Amino acid sequence: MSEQSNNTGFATNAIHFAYDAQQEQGALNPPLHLSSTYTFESAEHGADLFAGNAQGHFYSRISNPTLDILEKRIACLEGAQSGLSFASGMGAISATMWTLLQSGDEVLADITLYGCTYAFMQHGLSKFGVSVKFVDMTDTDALASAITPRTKLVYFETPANPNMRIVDIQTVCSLARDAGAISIVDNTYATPYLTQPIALGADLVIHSATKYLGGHGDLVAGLLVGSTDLVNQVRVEGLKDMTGACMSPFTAMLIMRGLKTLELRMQRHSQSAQTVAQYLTDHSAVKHVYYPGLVEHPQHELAKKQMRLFGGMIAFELNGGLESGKALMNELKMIQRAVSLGDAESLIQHPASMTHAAYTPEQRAAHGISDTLVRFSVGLESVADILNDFDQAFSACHEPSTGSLMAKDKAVIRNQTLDQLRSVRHLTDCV
Ligand code: 4LM
Repeated sequence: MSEQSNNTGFATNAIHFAYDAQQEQGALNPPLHLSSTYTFESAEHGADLFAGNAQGHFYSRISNPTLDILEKRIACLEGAQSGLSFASGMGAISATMWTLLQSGDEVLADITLYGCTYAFMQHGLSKFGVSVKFVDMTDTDALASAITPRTKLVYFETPANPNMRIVDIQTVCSLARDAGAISIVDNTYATPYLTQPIALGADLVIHSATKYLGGHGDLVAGLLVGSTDLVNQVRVEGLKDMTGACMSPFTAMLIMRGLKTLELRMQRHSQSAQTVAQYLTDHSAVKHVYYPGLVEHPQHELAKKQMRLFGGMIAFELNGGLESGKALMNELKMIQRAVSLGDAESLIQHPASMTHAAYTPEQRAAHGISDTLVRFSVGLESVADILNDFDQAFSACHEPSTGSLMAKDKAVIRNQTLDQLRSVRHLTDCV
């Protein structure tokens, strides 16, 4: 499909955009261009490429024909002008920040960020004379009064990792714009299928493509989208000269394969997560469940406004606190204990001692990250098997079962009792 025809649906663009098989000898999938360097027609042509007076590839740290397709495709899915690929999500974050900031600038960041993003902001940027203020961006009045003329960037995740706080993209980006600051949204948890921050006013959107975009736990990668001006600036400064954190064409091929099923996977992740969140909510051993699809979530209405579905990530706390959380994790059989998220396999981890260990206990308390929180990335397995695994783990921890599976969200599990679900396998596959 040519680049002009992007008034087609999300899934169609995720599969076809920016690639024409007829230009590549009919090859259904884009070829892998493994060349590190590119030849010039003449000495003058090479000089023109380097000077930016001619278009074309000259070295794969800066651009590559395979990466080019992925970059155009993610830009299309996010509704942005341009895209750029990186060796990791942290590569995307650091290259972008180093390009846009200089000594004396100030960054306003939300209080809840992925642990390494927080470490980069808190410890990394200060080494270069950039100050970072952490503000609760769910409180837009607090944000409005924190913005100063020195504020260069406003940065947040929504849903936030790990506690599922939802930030109002439209309001926060408009406050940033009015103050002359650039807004950056980390859209890793939502993916462009659920939320498109550019349409809501964001200047730049960042992804850890390691997660849902790749979708199979077999790569590490980052992506950035935004205006052609900003993205090009990051390409020629942050990527080319400062970090060199470029993506491999093999990785781009795997992400493009993942994107083909992104819509289907996000639908299934979201559907199963709603069922699991309801199951956990009704379990007597569970103290609190954080999932934006639950009406009890404090920002459920906002989530409904800016998310197509509520995604595959859940956080919860048990009545017995941290020790109960660890005991539960250790009893799970199918669900895997691992960091990362967005894979086919259900993954469970403890943020305070794992992904968010870069925060001190005091910082976690101040940033709304409870030490008793358990994070669950709902996989693509049959949902009844996910519930069964929790059931047997709770029983092994001597937590009484509430028999709650039967009474859970009837709309979601279609009035099936767990026994019925167990006996009608093909039905569980579409729950
Ligand atoms: C994790 N996360 O949470 P790379 N932005 C967000 C993230 O969750 C992550 C990154 C950026 C986890 C990794 C172990 C919202 C990562 C950084 O890991 O550098 O691709 O992305 O489990």
